[in-house]
Amino acid sequence: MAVDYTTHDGVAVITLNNPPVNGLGLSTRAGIVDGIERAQNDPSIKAIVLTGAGKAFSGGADITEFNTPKATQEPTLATVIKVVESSAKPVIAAIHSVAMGGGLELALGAHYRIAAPGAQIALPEVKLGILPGAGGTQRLPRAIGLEASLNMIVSGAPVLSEKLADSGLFDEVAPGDLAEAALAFARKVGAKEGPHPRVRDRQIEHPNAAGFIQFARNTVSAMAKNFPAPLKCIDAVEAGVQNGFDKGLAFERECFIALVQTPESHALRHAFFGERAASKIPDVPADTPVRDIAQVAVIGAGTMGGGIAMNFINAGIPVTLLETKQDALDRGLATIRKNYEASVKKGKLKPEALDQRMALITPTLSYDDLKHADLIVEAVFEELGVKEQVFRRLDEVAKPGAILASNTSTLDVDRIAAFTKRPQDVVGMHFFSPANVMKLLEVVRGKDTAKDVLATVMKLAKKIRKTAVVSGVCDGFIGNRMIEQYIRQALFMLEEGALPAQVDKAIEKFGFAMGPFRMSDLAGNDIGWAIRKRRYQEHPDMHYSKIADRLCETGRFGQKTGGGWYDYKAGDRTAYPSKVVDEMIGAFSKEANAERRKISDEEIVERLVFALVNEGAKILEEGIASKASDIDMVYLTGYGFPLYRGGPMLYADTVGLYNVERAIGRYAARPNGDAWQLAPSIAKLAAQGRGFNG
Ligand code: 3H9
Repeated sequence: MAVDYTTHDGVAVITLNNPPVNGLGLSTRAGIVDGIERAQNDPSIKAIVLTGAGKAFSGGADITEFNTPKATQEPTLATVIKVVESSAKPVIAAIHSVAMGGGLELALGAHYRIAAPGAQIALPEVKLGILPGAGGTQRLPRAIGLEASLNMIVSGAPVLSEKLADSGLFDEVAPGDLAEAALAFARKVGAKEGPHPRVRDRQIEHPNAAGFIQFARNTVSAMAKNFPAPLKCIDAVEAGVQNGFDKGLAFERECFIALVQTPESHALRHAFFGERAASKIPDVPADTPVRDIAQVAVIGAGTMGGGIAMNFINAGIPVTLLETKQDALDRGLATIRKNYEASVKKGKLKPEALDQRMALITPTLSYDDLKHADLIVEAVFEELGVKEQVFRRLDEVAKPGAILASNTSTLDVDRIAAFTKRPQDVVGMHFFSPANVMKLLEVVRGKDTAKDVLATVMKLAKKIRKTAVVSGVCDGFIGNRMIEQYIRQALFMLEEGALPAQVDKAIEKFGFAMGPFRMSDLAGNDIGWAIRKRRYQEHPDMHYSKIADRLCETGRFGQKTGGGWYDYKAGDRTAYPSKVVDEMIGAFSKEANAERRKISDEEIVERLVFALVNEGAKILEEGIASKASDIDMVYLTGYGFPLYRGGPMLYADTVGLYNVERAIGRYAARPNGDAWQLAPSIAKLAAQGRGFNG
């Protein structure tokens, strides 16, 4: 039973009891209606309290029901709210912890609302690509006014209940025992004559509603590119302002039904669940005990090490920062301080917090100072010999049970673990640059990594606000292994007739934050060069276009050398197409006997994205990633894949794997086609009419 019903001396208490967050799924909705009816039919009951068990009043509609018959099966949330609102006996919503989405809409249907301080109040539907679909766009403006409500609806951001104490939303914000306060309040209003107040009957007062709505629309349309929901939120609020509650409600419903079926909403919901699913590892149970991480050490105070250290400091965890030379240590500390100063300047950090954060760092040149650390993250030069020295030393100094993590982006974590006598304590923690900003953390699981080490790192990742995704050991792990195939296709296309600016523009139009050539110029073309040189030795059979090597031979490493695939002017990061490079590409094609042809934008997007998809499928086949949504989370949070497309694997499902397979077949039959070895799982799933996500 998803709802409990109890009585307390003339007051009925209906308690939503649908863990984890009292989502308003079908059985919960039905339970509320039953409870209200039971209370109506009991003459001893004078008032009804509606509340939630556990860690929420309610997190809103059950998102897992969307686009299933249950979502529209009666009683729908609209019906439930109608039943609550038309109850002859007063209904009091007693809100604590979380009242979001449909949960807040349900509370807005009650006659009175009483809240505990610290509750998160929000209409976050817009973050799922929809709008509040059970009256939120109509009742919230009537409860707290047009401006405050529109801000909440369009941003989806939570506001603490105490901040809304005088907003008109709550009749009381009650510190202390909420249940007691709610019962006392219920007895008071239960003694009053009806009818009891309804939010829908309030007026929206605003001196210039039309002007404010237009202002909001202008602001939002600039920001909401590619996402239809934010503007629809404004339309729905406007409909209520102009045409009254009932017409506004009908319009809101229409918009909700349309939005819930959009690919954008599907993608955002995929990301919501994908993020949570990523933290679950199939063979590591949720109750696996975790190790206590009270002190962290970071080895290397360069850009990466400094950024990594900041993550822990920001979460209040003290960090010992180790370098080999004093000047490198000083430089590292100065950079961290500069980063915090920039945050203070932008108003993102309180000035007094700067010194508090810096005080959490203990700089050192001695490995002996690492002996108390519970976790040590190594961020030294990316070379196995260097890692070997570090890990052998760590094995000597680290206390038993300390977790030893490597920030390697390409090296074999199992070989690194073998430098120690405790491979079970070794794990990869691959941060992305800038490490204090980027959300993604690839957690690399070695063959011996202990389960409690993984569980600890995943929990810690949540604390430092990273999206952690587990990867098995392979060259490049999930993200870089896939990007290599993407870059490979980009280079082949230069050889076959495209130019860097055309490739970048096409994929940026698809929605990527940055095309492969601008990205490469930013990261440094020499990095890819070094990796290719290694590949030529390790995989002499693997076919690469040598065009990027040619560029590197001229010293055009990218922005840092004033030129790469593009030209750059001093102090200006704008990428200007380069005549020299374009001519070099033409000459290269000639030399390689490649016939240059016009390559369409559609082909560019297909070859780049399907190269990711094909490699992603192989990564799944090999068990390097345990589910398709993990790969999508890597690409959404670390590689600038457009959020509204939900990641490469969801995008492939949207296109249809049958179509992906056919496209790959076409490209495989063309020049440079040997790079396309179709992943068997694509053909298998396509034949079954299925996708990566079911
Ligand atoms: C809506 O209401 C539409 C209406 O306007 C109209 C309808 C007609 N449904 O985040 P956590 C699960 S749209 C289903 O780790 P926290 C979540 O997947 C809804 N499941 O915990 C996870 O499951 P698991 C508008 C949900 O304490 C578990 O709960 N509401 C829902 O860090 C714990 O989640 C929202 O958008 C749901 N609505 O944060 C609120 N919510 O354990 C979305 C959560 O199996 N939710 N789950 O991985 C949140 O923002 C956070 O979950 C919340 C708790 C703040 C509630």
